[in-house]
Amino acid sequence: MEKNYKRTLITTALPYANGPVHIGHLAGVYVPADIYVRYLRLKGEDVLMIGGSDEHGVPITIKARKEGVTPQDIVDRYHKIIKDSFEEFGISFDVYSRTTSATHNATASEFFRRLYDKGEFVEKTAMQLYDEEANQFLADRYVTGKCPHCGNENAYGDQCEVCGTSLSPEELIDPKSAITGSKPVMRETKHWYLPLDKWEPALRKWILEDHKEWRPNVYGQCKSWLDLGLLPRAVSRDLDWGIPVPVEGAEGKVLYVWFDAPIGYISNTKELLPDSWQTYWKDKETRLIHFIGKDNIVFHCIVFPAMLMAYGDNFQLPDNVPANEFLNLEGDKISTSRNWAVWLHEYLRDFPGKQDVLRYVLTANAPETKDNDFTWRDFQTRNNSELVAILGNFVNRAVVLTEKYFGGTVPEAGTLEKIDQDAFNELAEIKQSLSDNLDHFRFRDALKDAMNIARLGNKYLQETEPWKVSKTDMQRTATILNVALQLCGSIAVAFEPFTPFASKKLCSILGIENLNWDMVGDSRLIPAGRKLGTVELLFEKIEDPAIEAQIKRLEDSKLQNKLNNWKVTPQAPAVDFETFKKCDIRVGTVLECKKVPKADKLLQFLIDDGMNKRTIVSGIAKYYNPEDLIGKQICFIANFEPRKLRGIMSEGMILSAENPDGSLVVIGPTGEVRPGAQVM
Ligand code: B3M
Ligand code: ZN
Repeated sequence: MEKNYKRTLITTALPYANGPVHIGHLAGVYVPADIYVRYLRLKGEDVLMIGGSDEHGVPITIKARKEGVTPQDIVDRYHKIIKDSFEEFGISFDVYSRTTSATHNATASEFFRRLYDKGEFVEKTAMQLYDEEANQFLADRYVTGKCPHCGNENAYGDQCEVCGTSLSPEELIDPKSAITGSKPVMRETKHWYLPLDKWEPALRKWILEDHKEWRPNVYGQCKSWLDLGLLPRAVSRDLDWGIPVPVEGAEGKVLYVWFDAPIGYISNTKELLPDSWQTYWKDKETRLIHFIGKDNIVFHCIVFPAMLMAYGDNFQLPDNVPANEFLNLEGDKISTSRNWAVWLHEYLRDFPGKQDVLRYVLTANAPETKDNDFTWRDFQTRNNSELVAILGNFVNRAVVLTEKYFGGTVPEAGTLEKIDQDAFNELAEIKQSLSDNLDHFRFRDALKDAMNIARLGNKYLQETEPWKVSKTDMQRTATILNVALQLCGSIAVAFEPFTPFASKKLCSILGIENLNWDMVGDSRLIPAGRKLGTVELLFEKIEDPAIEAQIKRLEDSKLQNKLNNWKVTPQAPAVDFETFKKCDIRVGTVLECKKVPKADKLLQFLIDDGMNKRTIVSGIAKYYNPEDLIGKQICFIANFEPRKLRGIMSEGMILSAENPDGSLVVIGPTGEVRPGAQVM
């Protein structure tokens, strides 16, 4: 059901301030939200974009403990890094605040207190995991253990990241404290629960009947939650970091981070508009839209709406929740702990001034309907063969030709021919599709539409050939370039939501000010006689070395992870001496060693084995220069069944040990031994 509205309140998930933000955040939430907000602003609509850092919760206290600093130190550090990254990428928040603000503290406390006073909570005493060494209850991520659903050994107390199931700490098999590593005990504690079951019928109607237009992934997830049946959810925790539970007898208890965080949207609106914030939350003609990633769907579609209904007082429920799926990186899940990510602050260091390129690639590849993959090669290709070769090329040709034939002044258009009219008609069609896609949160398709304007421009120049026409007919040349410049004008405005920095450059070349959406498709946007600004390239080619450096960095972090996680293989079952002796291990001296042609892994050895000499082929070519091994003594299994490798009969197996990085080291005696001597 699409509603008539007067204003729109856009919220973006509040990132945890326990680390910097990466491309997954940008692609999943902030770029799409920013595109949408910029589009509404161009249409002259009343819209606010609300953001901020989520500064409570266990991930933050765990990080602080690890570093030996306070949680406040952690959130101060990352709030700044995150806020700066967003600013540099042009994410145009009207407010970006934090959940440690005084306004938020007061707002969240009042919210809880009102629900408490209205009798909306159920108070329950239950047994929970307690760490006796650290003297504290183990909430959420303070516990790890085996997932009861998929067997993952490292599931968290609130969620298993392997199978995605949300968990409670008590469900974990063999739970372990993340603080001390000790085995927790059960202790009694009191908490407040929000009875979601009470709101289930209302939620069912509101989502399943009234919001069939939501994205299938969002609707589907809500439906399966609702079909499983909702249970009361604890909204308090035994922790010392967070907003204190504002009632008597709640010492040492704070609001659960997922209770206070969404209220952050309200607090931050209040901070921005202390006097009129209520209009954006409680007026029926306000549309509330949450931009989030798929792991936050249940909180935004079920828990927060239940909180708002319980609060009452006309709080409006979200009108849409265009959640994205996940973005992977080079085929692997993005992960902070494995440093498998492209961090925004590092991207800016490595590609200064190229914010638009990343915004473009992340939108072209947005995980709107399914998980998607970011690869550096695709990034390079999209830059070089789309932004540079299609968009930049068209704009550059139009502007440079105007410079060449008309001294940089926009020429007057004469009578439009069919081909000119066709171009404007096609532009109108593109605009319609572009607007429709933007209206329905289909940003990938919208970007394709915008790009089609540049494609149209290139085709138009290719067909009208002003560089040829100029030899005989300057008047016609004037018309052609006028049309081309009008197309550039549409591009400048249509791309503003997607690539605001390039759009700004282009607007300054074309002299466009006070942008609005009506300018897209306008055939008289740029008046004849206007002097164009200095020609500037909008995009530049990205060369291989820059991309290779990024790929190398990722390979390094993969290796580093292997090293960090390397564990000794558990010992094999016992064998008796007779069994051991079946393996005839000998010492030999390397007489010859050379590479096996066309096999980059293999070395061919001739070994003095004290018998008749033998040939052995071994897969260690990557780790040795053949010459370096000549004269060395090695150990080999002499009675290993002979087999042919690349046409060479290999009679035995050379022993080597494997390092965590996969490299192999040949094993030999530490002193001189007679070739053929047995090893035991
Ligand atoms: N901080 C989880 C996340 O960053 C959480 C979102 C809060 S939105 C109110 O994915
Ligand atoms: Zn699992």
